[in-house]
Amino acid sequence: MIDRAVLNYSRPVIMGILNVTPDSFSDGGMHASSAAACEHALAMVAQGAGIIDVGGESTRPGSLPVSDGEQIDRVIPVIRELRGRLPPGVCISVDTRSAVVAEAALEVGASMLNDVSAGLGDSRLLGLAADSGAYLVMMHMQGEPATMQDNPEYGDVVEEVRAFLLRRATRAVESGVSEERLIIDPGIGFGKRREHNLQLLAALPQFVATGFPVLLGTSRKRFMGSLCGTVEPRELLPATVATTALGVMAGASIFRVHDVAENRQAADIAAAIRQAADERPRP
Ligand code: PMM
Repeated sequence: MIDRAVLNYSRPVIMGILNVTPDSFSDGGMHASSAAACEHALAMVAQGAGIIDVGGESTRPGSLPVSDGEQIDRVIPVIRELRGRLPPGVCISVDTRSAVVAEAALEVGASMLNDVSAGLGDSRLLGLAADSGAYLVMMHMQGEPATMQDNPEYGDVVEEVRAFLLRRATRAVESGVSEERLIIDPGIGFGKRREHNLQLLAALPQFVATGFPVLLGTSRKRFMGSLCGTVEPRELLPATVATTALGVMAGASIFRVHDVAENRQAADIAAAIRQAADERPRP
């Protein structure tokens, strides 16, 4: 039986990133690194995260696949400990393309599957989402992480990504996933040049108009560095915060970020401004 966290989209939801890869929390062996990861997750929740996204496989440009066994060794101890320590309303997400990893994560307390391949990486993942009742994030990616930035090409990136996500959402519903549990994500940085990412961000209302909650993942991403004159991801916090505010104004629901406090603040002020516009008396 999976944990049934329920998301409330009336306030923008911040998803805190918890990457459990060897370079993230690896100072003192497996147990120490899992404890450090939990502490970091608890801090993100205290800063206002409503979802913690636990990932054991980097999907950054140029990264190689990680075996199911290795992903399980990395993420399962962390999710198990988190479920015991996080407040019940906080949703634990597992960032994986593998149904084997996803199933193990659901067994120990995850209630969201974040699949950057939208169910194309492992044909069993949609059925698992359907049977478990978990939330399912379906993201668009052109190609594979190892080579996706080599030469991405589109005719109309907005139309192609939107049509892909609608096709995958239909497929998920045909597989038994409840529409209320689906979330779509244009996949910023996944097989896209800078202009593609900017066009997708400018067109967020078209994704929101599908009726599915939209997740936005821009945090510290490379395409912003080339505009902001830095190659250091941590220096991209102000740019990330700007995209969060604009994303809220455009109607996106979930923001996957490394820096929770700053993005929480940006999301809350943008949401208040949006609400003020709705509430203004009209003659
Ligand atoms: N980005 C990354 C990993 N997982 N999942 C979703 N749904 N959307 C994203 O944009 C996304 C993701 C890569 O970012 P990281 O290496 O900084 O975690």
